Amino acid sequence: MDTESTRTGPDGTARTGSVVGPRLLAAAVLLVTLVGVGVLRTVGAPGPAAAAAPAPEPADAGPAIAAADRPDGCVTPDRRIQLYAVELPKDPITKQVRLGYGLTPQTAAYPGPTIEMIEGECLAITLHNQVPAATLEALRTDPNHPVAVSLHTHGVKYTQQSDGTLHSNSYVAPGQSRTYVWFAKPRNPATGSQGTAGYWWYHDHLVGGPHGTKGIASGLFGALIVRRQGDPRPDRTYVTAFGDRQTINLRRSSEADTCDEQNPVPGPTCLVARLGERVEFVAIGLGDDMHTFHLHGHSWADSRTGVVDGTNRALVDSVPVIDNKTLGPGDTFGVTVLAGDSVGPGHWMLHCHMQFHSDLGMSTMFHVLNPDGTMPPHPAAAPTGAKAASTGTGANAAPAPAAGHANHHS
Ligand SMILES: [Cu+2]
Repeated sequence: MDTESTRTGPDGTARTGSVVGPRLLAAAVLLVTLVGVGVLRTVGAPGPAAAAAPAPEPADAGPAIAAADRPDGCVTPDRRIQLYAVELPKDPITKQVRLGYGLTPQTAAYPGPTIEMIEGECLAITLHNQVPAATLEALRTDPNHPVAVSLHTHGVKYTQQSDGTLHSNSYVAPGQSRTYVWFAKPRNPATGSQGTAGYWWYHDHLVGGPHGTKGIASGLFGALIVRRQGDPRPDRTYVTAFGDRQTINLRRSSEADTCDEQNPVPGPTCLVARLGERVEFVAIGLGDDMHTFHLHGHSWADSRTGVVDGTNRALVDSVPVIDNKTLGPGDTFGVTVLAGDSVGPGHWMLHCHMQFHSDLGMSTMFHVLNPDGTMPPHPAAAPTGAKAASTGTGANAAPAPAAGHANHHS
């Protein structure tokens, strides 16, 4: 378990490492988690230099928020963050437009930054639309639809002013800004409130049409994690958004895993951890298809956090342990595993188990490093039937007419 109070990711953005006490809770929630941040230092290869983290704004910064714009229970925002919507380089394969949210314009990405809240917290997010108007116009399906982006979230509480929808006029034109207020309503058994702790996502609801279909498909989405005080904290968090065209985070397998074997830098296309680290995955269902989240060599409790701690034997025994979970459009859940637990370091497949999806590229790798941070080698290749046939020394050396790929090199 990480004992640092904060860490600095490759882009210089600090994240919380652990909740170390109630007095530090306020400080802890001032930070935002980025996808898989944290530098995995390999032997002899230091991680990327940490840039200075942007200073969080004091809670009283920024304009006051009108009472009508705040959900019940949110008196004053406990924290304010800036979020930028920008246009990114086109997808190198499909040439599709790519948009992203970022805590700075320079760090915008898809998925956007993982935003972490603690139950009871009220968060003000000011969205700055820096996407060129011409790009948004080209994505419209209706010439009367506004040229705008928005921020809509799941799970937490917000008023109509923060819905991020067309009919509520809660969207942002190019060059403009708007502040959205989210409240992570806490659980309160006395009143029957279930609270809002869980794994959620946020996304655009305006680009292209009134459901933000083009915005989501272009990359305007990210994870929101609401924790309950006392929840086990992960060492690393990764977002895996399963989308259309059999993509994970809008990329197919060859682009979905760009881990450098010598110096893996954690990120949306490099799912990596050291042996024994507690790793949290947020699964998001994008688009129109059903998927499943399947991870080789690892399993988790099918509970709110993916972990069942404590000694409540009846509870522990009643929660199923699974390694594959169905993900429909708009669904989100969290999975927490101990990297390489009982199985060791290695390259573990993470893929959709709808077979035609995985065959078409909906697959990536979870790399579990050796304890010293080095990447384990891939096991030696076993001789294949094709190679054995191609040696030409055996009784079966002459390929049969229907021998498939054994013939292709001739
Ligand atoms: Cu799938």
